[in-house]
Amino acid sequence: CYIWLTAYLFLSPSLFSTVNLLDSKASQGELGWISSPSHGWEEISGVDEHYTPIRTFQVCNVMEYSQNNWLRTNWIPRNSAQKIYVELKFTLRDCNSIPMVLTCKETFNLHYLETDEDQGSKFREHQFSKIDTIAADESFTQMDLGDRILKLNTEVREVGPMTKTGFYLAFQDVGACVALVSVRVYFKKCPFTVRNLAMFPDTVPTDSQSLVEVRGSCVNNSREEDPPKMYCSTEGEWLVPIGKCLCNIGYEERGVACQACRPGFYKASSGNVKCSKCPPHSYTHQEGAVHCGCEKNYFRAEEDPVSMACSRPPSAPRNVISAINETSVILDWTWPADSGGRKDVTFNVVCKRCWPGPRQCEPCQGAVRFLPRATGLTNTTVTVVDLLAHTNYTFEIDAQNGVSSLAPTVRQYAAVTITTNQAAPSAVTVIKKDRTSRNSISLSWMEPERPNGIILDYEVKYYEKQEQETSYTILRSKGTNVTLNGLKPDTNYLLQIRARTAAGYGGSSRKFEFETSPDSFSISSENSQVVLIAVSSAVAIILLTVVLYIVISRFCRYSKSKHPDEKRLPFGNGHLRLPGIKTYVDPHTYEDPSQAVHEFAKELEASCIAIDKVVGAGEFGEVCSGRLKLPSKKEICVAIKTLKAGYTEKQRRDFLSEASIMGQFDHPNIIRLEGVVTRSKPVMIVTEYMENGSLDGFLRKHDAQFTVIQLVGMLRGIASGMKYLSDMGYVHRDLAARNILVNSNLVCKVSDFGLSRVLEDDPEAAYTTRGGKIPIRWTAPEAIAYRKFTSASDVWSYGIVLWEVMSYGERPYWEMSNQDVIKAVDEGYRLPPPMECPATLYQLMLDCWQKDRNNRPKFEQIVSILDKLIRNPSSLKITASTASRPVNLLLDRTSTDITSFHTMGDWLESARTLPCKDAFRGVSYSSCDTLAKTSAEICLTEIRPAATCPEWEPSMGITTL
Ligand code: ACK
Repeated sequence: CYIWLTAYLFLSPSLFSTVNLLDSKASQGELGWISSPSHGWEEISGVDEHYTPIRTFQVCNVMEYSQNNWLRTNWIPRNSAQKIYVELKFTLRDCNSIPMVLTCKETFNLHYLETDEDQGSKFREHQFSKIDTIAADESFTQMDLGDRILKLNTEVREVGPMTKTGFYLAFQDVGACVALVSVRVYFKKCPFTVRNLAMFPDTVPTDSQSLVEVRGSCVNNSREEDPPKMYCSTEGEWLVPIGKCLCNIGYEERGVACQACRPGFYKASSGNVKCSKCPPHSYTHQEGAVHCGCEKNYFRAEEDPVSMACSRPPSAPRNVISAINETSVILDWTWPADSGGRKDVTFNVVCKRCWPGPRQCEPCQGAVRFLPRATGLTNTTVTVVDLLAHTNYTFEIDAQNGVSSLAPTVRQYAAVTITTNQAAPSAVTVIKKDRTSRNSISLSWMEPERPNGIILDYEVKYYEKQEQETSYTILRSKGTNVTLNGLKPDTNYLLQIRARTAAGYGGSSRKFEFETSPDSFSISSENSQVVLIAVSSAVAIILLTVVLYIVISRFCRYSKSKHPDEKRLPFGNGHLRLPGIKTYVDPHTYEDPSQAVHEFAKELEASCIAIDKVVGAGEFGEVCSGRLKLPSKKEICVAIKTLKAGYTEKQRRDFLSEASIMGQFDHPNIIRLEGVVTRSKPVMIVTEYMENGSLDGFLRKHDAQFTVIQLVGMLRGIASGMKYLSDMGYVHRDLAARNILVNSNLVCKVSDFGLSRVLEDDPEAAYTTRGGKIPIRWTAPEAIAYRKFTSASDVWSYGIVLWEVMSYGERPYWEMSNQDVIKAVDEGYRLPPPMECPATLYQLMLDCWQKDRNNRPKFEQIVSILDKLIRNPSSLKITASTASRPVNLLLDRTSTDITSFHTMGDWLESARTLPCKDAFRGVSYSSCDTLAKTSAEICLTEIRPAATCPEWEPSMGITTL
């Protein structure tokens, strides 16, 4: 009892969301209610079970005939309530325990009267309306009195909608022995709350079924990210929080408020992240900092993020080494000892030309080149070329980083001084071919750009290109031209030239290619003819192959379309079909759709059909009920869908496509096609007649009138029909209770097939941002987002149908807008369990609504689960009660576990202890599947109780299935 009480205190939201309008126990003095006649109800002082003084009323005129004693409360102002609750605590004497009574009742009546003002002591009983007769669950006897046992009854009744300013309650006794211990009158409200940093005010629900939409306002120091919204239910519970507020910069979420960052912490972005500690070498002494300032001598570059430590310029590079090569030098150094706390260190090299003696330097002239460059070096090396020979240079290398420009300018650099050597000449760059013959070539070239001294001679090196420098010839020339003789005709040669001075050879020129003249250059006319013939034959062969390929592929396609069996798509709606399993054929794959109709639907004579009355309206015309009498067959009741006059060819095609689809199915839970009338007008589709019409309307009409087993039986039928469709490779796309038909035996059948009209026709279908039309509330998120319709998305819709059935045709997500539904589902919220819904069924719904479609159950598994539930009805007794679920009724799947069965194994374990245990004893899980399936098939598809199933009793309504 203690545990129960504790759980109730923590979990029940309604405990904190009721407002008392009257509480008789709270009154210290006389209540002063009116008693009529005055010797009827009597006000008495007493104590409650905790010995707290209370005022009670009692009456016990059981020794007299014809009692009619009224007790009227004082006037109770209604406040803003529309629906009020009356909680009565009372004791009642067992009539059998009173000896020699003349008149004794064990009930009394509760009445009310609405008025706009207090009528004082004026009391007329005929003005009152009866709320209910109140009976005791427990009555006490003389013996209980002796034992001092108080058998207190508690009853609660709802009254509403209330419209006037206030009301009276009245208690009518007609001869009972009753004591009214307490009367509490209250209404429910959604209490002030803060959710997602938005404040929602106290809200009184309306009396009607619809929810009250309430906009939240952001708490101090926060801003709207997405408009915050919640819905207040009639039960005073907040539902579906959507949208949120985010703490401003400098503020973080603490509890349900946005509070300033403490000194030493900062927050630079709005959002619900915590304030961060100031990064190294930075600080803040104020609260609510959006960034931290840098310590002395530390800086932050403009592009540095505020989360980065403050840094300082690097120290100088170290250990500079030079390697001189004639008039070039390679400088190398090591990284600075302190990079200043940054990685973006670069180096700049300054070149100075110096003279001996007192140090005189000036910046190097423009001719000096740095490889790769002089500034912004990221590596610790640079090559300096084109220096003057026999000259002194000083190179200063300084290190910089991203904050060097912010720091006071104290240059940190390392220097090195060098003297260059004599330089060799630079390379020959311009070579010109003067003359070529079969065996020789004459060349000339220009002197190198920088000879660096007197050119003694040129070295000319050449070789046959194909010999790859394995053998070459070298010639020396004093001048800038040469003729190479003794070459092979029609041959390619490569050649390089370099100059020589007293300092040695200069760099080689790049490789220069030339070709000697051939012996002759003509193709004989005989050869050219052979070439011509070869080319034309090749072209002819290619052309012939192409033509043959086109002809053969056309022929194959044509012959395929000639054989009906071959017309089936190898993949039905994206599913790999197994050979031997009948697959659904998309009528669109027929060039002529009327051919599809006649292949799958029987043509009926209009004279065989008698129309009785119109039962509804479809997209294409009226839906009628009637009779079909085929020669030598019994007359049967049928539904007739007609195509209205003035239809277009496309409408006729779409209308008949439903028959082409339906005609392919043959299953007890799929609406059966009797035939079509296409040869006379009106064009008709004739199906079996379903006496109870659409499931949604049927359930609404019979609210709370079925046993859970009956509902599960209906759901099992729908799942079985859907399993058949998914096995056929057909994706329904519009599975909803409105598209399920119910016959007189409560057998449910899937209906509403079609192609384009599947969604065009459905009034629930709405246009999505991608332009398609989709019944949002029933459709899986991936199908809404990117039109990924699969049997798994049908399973999602099945979960919604499951919810519709268990809530007797309630509209999924009530009056929420489609956009809000998409957003809420995307944020992980799911519909709450319908009232009195078995926990196992709610768990099944949640499984069908798994975000990842691969985690949803297959229809085959759903059928098997439902079969097991039917075989073991006691497992349906545990309800997913609203008292034990979180305040947020649209549940986040990840944070919720409402059932006691986590796995089918758990479930079967419990099944073994329940009434069906004999059937399960010694059975492994897998064979139990088979067992359940077999017996459920016997019991359900044949619609009779199974003799082998002891727990199926007619009282459970199974016979009506
Ligand atoms: O809910 P209802 O009475 O059942 O209203 C709709 C209406 O036609 C438009 O679809 C009813 N209806 C459709 N097909 C059948 C059928 N095979 N048997 C009985 N009623 C049908 C449906």
